[in-house]
Amino acid sequence: MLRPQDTATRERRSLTGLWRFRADADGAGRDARWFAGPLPDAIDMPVPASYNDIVPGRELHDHVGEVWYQTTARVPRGWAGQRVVLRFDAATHGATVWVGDTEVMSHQGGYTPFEADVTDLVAPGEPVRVTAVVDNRLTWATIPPGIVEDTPHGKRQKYMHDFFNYAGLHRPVWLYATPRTRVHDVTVVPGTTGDPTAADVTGMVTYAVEVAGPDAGAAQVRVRLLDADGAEVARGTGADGVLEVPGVHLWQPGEGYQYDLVVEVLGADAAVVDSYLQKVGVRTVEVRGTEFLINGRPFYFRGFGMHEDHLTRGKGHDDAEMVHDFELLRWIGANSFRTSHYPYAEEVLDYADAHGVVVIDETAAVGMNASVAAVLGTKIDKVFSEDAVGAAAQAAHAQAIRELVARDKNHPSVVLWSIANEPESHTPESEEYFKPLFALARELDRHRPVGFVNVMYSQADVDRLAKYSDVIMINRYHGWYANTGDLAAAEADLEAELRLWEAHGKPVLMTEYGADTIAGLHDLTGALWSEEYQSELLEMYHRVFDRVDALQGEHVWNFADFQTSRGIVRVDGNKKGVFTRDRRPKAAAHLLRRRWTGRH
Ligand code: GCB
Repeated sequence: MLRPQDTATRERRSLTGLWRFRADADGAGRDARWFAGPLPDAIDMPVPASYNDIVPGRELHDHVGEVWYQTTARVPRGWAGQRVVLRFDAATHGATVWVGDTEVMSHQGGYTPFEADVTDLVAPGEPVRVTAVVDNRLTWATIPPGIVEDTPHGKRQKYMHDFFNYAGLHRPVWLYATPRTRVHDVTVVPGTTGDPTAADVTGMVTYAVEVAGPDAGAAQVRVRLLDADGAEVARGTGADGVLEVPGVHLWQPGEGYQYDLVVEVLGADAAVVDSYLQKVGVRTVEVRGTEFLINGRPFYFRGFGMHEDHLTRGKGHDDAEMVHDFELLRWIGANSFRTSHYPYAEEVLDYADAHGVVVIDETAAVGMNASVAAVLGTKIDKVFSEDAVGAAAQAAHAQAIRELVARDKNHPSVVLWSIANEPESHTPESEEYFKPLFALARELDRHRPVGFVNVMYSQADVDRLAKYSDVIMINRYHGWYANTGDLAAAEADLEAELRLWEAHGKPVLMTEYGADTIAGLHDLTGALWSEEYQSELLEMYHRVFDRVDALQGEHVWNFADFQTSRGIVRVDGNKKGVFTRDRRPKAAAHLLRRRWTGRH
């Protein structure tokens, strides 16, 4: 799905700011038609932001069910005759939207965009009322899954993943205008002829353009590829084709060089009807034996599993926080991260593209594991069954994969899809569930490797899903959840385990390792939760990593401390960050910086 843009033929208006807001714990608003007029008894709520921590107290923090958002926007006068679209970059986890009194769309899935053509419902120059009801409930039909319990004390949301169920309008909302006949979608697949490591490489950009609208049948497509200085390096006509770029400037880790693909729809008289600008980073990705190659060269992942998580705003996108997080990644010497455990804001991927940061892009399929759930305090009997994660979840999961690939397919920073984090993967039921989902991801994108992240409860000797993955991604907590406090035993077990995974003959990535650490707690006797223990544990992992050839990457868990649900194994959230939640470094940050940059 294309992002809204300002071009010669397109214009967008951001609806971010303060909206009117009201929680609706009893679900009364639909029957009472709260969309049909000014939202009654509303308070101010910033968009984008999670609503949970804006107002002090438990009520909104722990709210289960629907909440209402409303704003009024004026449609620019200049949009007369254009097609007008209303787009939400995300609504977590589901939403229904009205324009005026008319329901225009519903969407499930908290981290991907959705939009509706509202041309007939708006008048240029006139105000329009936009109302959204957003539902934070997680069930056995949602990704991620959860359980809503009706108790004598109210509804309670249980979930099996380890981050707080922040909800609301987390990303920008847009009204935008396009010509009626327009570019509907663009797909680019970059490649090179021959060896991408050669001195003079020819880039091959395969493109496909979809045109929609009343005159789509008669429309012509023209594409021009411009280098970063604006000079045209290739052009093509027709809805699809291949552009050759002799002496191509490759996109690479650490250098986010991008071309601009100017896509134009031409009318009968060859006049430009619509133009859209698609960034293109030319790079190749390949798994060969135990190596992960970017542009034909082995790439070693250094970085983190992260979260979209900040004080006050929760999962709300913010450019200042985003750029600061990227600057911290640069400071520490990270070259990559995983969008654990859901698709991040598109702004994040744009930034990664532009700065050469490598991304493992993950769906929101997390918490499909009874053993992990038990650690976090929820009991489930059988995860993969019709009473729990069954056909309904699988359909939602398939849709989540489709929407992720549709949104992120053109980002050069994305080099690997992760279709789930830590599902149970040793039972026949889990294999039956996942087999078609791997096939779907491959069918949707034949050019990127696909994998999932393995959990410690489904070790190499029993796991049934690694065979479907191009890359082995594992999260391991030797020295924390296993061999707690005993780093000597942990070191032996970790190495033994990695040797088993190495036998698969695929690249192995350690996608999580770490220890909870209270910033400022110091101890010289190996005390858990101390800054010293976190550093010692990471050093132990690094010794092992440097002995195992198939190991192609290290992503520490986590970049920063983050909020979770209440529980006796969490102290104001998960403290495995190497930065605190307000982004101050723990001792481990300096250790990682030394390892990853060689700086002392
Ligand atoms: C994991 C999960 C992650 C948790 C982490 C932990 O394996 O993938 O979501 O936060 O462990 O700290 O327990």
